[in-house]
Amino acid sequence: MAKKNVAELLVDVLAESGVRQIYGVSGDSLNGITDAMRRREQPRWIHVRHEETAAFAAGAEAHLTGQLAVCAGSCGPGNLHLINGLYDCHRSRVPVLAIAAQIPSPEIGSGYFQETHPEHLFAQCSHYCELVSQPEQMPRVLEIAMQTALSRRGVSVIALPGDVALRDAVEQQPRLRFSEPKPKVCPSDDEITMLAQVLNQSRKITIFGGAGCAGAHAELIEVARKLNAPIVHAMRGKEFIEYDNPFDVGMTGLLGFSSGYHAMMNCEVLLMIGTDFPYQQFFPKDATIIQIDLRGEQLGRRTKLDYGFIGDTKTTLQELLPKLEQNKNDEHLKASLEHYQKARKGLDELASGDGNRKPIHPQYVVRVLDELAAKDAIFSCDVGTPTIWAARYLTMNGQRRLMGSFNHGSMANALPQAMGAQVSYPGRQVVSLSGDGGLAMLMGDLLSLRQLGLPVKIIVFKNDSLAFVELEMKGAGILDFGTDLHNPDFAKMAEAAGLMGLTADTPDQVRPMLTQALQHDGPALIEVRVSRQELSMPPTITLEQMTGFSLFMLKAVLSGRGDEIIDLARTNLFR
Ligand SMILES: Cc1cc2nc3c(=O)[nH]c(=O)nc-3n(C[C@H](O)[C@H](O)[C@H](O)COP(=O)(O)OP(=O)(O)OC[C@H]3O[C@@H](n4cnc5c(N)ncnc54)[C@H](O)[C@@H]3O)c2cc1C
Ligand SMILES: Cc1ncc(C[n+]2csc(CCOP(=O)(O)OP(=O)(O)O)c2C)c(N)n1
Ligand SMILES: [Mg+2]
Repeated sequence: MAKKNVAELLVDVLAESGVRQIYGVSGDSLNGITDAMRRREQPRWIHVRHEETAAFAAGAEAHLTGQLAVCAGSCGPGNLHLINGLYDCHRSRVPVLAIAAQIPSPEIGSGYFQETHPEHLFAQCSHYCELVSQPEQMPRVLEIAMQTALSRRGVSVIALPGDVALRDAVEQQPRLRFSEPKPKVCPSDDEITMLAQVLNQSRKITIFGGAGCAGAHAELIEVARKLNAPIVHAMRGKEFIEYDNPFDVGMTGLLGFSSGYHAMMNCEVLLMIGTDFPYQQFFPKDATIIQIDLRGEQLGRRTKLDYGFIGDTKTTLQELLPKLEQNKNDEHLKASLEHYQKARKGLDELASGDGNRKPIHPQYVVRVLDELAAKDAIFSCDVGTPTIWAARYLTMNGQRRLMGSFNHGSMANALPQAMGAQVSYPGRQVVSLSGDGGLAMLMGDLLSLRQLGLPVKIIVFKNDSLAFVELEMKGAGILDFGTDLHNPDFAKMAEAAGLMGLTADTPDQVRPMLTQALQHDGPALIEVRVSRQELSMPPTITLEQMTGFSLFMLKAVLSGRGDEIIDLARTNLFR
């Protein structure tokens, strides 16, 4: 049998480990790899129009499946385009391997055409980033990269010069054949006993959970029941915590609910589980704070801490449960739930549409989408106001999934993430909640939907502005500047690109058009002309408070009405 070249060996190793596709844009330094892929069914080459899309799409696949996903870019500018998407993957802790093709190896260091140094460029957004300079390094370096991405959860990069990819491989087979280890991580017996003691002594406990609670829903609810504790969630925990949860009091943070905020601020003991919620001002100052996280380096990162435990949520809570006594006092829970019901009711009332009266409230669009979407729909939302509407109006149920660029906070994430979701789950309904600014930023990949046969549904919130930034400017007492968007007719553009294109101008068009789009068996774009000023100047915040700070620095929650910011520093509990 003919000897494999390095690229063929690389593709074989990926295939044998179960990688189903590689997202990317081809280029001559990648020829070895794409040529090796051409001759096999798996992994498939998912040809996108911008490498940033490739990285976001791979990140979405990794998030949804929990498995390693792969993207690739050609040398220099090709792989440089991956970088923002890779930052997002890395900060979301999803396992992604990036193949950064490199210029011919004899030219490295000469300032050659398209020369960059991926080992330096990607160092900050990866756990592992190495140059393969000779065939003997393969497949070991590739396998270390894959293993690192999986076990540390994040990005690995291998830089592979085009000429090395085409050389004869020395090894012919993968070296690693074990399945991914799934260890249980648990605090020691003494620590579990101590944790139980602290919790058993308090009557006013709030749980604050995040994405690290995935897969531990039952245990989380049981702990809340024993402790009579309301559960607040951080944004990335929404899809894993909010559903079937009688203890749910919503999210905290600027986009959160005042009920989530107050449940945290008014507890005696705050039990943080699997969250890295970044905003310090939303943590209580006087409460005893306990944190459980899989990673020791996360402990105490965001707030002062009294007790820190290293463990995975499921195992830790399983060990803890038999040691917990039933809290007989339910005042804190009841008050928090009541507050939440009020806050929720207020939000629901706002998500209304009034016949043919313009403008359309974006809340209404998402409420109707929530009603119409499939039980196992996958949603992605752009950074900007779509993140607010998704956080507040999409209902999770344990099957639905929600993605955004929540930790990295990059615009234009929703469409590429939706593409990765649809590639990974061809049979599921995938909906992108796109800003008009966000969509335009990576709009080239609208063209990929038809080319790749991806029936993604895109809802464009057309407010003709960078509305979230406008809100921040208003909040900071600055006049709007540089936020206008002179938009095209997105629906017509979509049609020109082979998508179904629809426009909703008035509230009464929203439901029929969403229905039509969701039922369409190909890709569809619905442009919804929503009000620009849905969010406006916060009345209670003074200029002095705001100057030099973004909204995120404030101890404030956007009111449900979206027409003010509730300054929590000044308002009373349970008003
Ligand atoms: C415009 C905008 C506005 C936003 N506003 C808000 C807001 O108002 N409120 C809000 O909550 N968020 C908001 N976000 C999102 C916010 O920036 C963070 O992304 C989010 O709060 C983090 O959620 P998390 O803690 O669930 O997830 P992560 O940050 O991913 O943290 C997960 C934690 O769980 C740990 N972990 C992982 N697996 C396990 C396991 N098995 N067992 C135990 N621990 C584990 C990890 O080590 C990590 O520490 C906003 C984002 C944007 C873009
Ligand atoms: C790549 C990138 N550039 C700029 C920003 C700053 N930013 C945050 S939200 C936003 C506006 C998003 O506008 P749009 O997509 O139209 O959504 P809207 O808020 O108008 O609904 C901007 C510019 C960012 N987060 N990411
Ligand atoms: Mg906009």
